[in-house]
Amino acid sequence: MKFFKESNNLLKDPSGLRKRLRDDGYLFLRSILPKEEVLNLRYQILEICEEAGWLRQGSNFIDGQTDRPPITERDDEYVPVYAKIQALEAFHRLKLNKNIISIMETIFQESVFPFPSTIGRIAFPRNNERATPPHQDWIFVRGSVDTLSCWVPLGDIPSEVGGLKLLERSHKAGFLGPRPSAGPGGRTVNVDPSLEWVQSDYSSGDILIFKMLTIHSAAPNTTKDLLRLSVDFRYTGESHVIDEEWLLPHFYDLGEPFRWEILEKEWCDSPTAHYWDRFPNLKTQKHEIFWE
Ligand SMILES: O=C(O)CCC(=O)C(=O)O
Repeated sequence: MKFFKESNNLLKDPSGLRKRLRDDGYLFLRSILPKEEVLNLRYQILEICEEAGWLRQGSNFIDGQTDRPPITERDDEYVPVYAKIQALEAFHRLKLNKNIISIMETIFQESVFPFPSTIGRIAFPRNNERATPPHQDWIFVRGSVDTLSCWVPLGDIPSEVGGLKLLERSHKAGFLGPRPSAGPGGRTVNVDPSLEWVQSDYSSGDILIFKMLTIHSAAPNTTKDLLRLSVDFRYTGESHVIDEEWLLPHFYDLGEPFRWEILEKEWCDSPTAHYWDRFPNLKTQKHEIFWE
């Protein structure tokens, strides 16, 4: 396995950091988020998984052990559990962390807007044929092609638990027409099998930033019983345009309870609720599906 280049040494070299992202299509950064905050969110999500009966009885629930047949994003059983996760204030707060924002501001060289729509992933073991397939984010995110994705492991993710892998410099191939596929997102792109994927063992607090056209995919979870938990965020510079769909909660297409007024009910007085109202200059474009 080829490992990610770590870019922490460029954090004090803004032009070097931007060049690395331009050249390689990603930045892998260690220990950016406070571990306690990441682990606290993992704890809250696993509490919900335990209530749903997804965890092995008698196991230490923070380990995320499951003996259930795999459940995939959007399965009937997934949706009510995911609605509870989407209703956690901590789930939406993490993307507002000042360390990530400051890195994004260094990259964009202006104030940045964290997208309200936040995606959580619970990837089951023994489900690799329905794991996230190789894809570029732009068909899903649209708006400015300079928008960035930021993938965050919730807990340590050794390579056997999967995590995210990507193809270095693949953004240079431009936009690739996708085709239908199993797994989250439901779209994939053809990948030359001789290309070498890069990956890492992830620790709580690490982040992986990548460009809209960088090809990435779930790495296989080869354990027999460990859930992989992660979140993915999107950011863009304030002068860039965002597709208005990303102002809505993830899974809004399923209707209630994926509505902000429902999800934010318990924490509507916190600064996390509707923080985007504090961005008066936001540039949005109408949601348009341009690729079926
Ligand atoms: O975590 C996953 O399985 C998929 C994440 C992803 O594709 C993304 O962050 O764009």
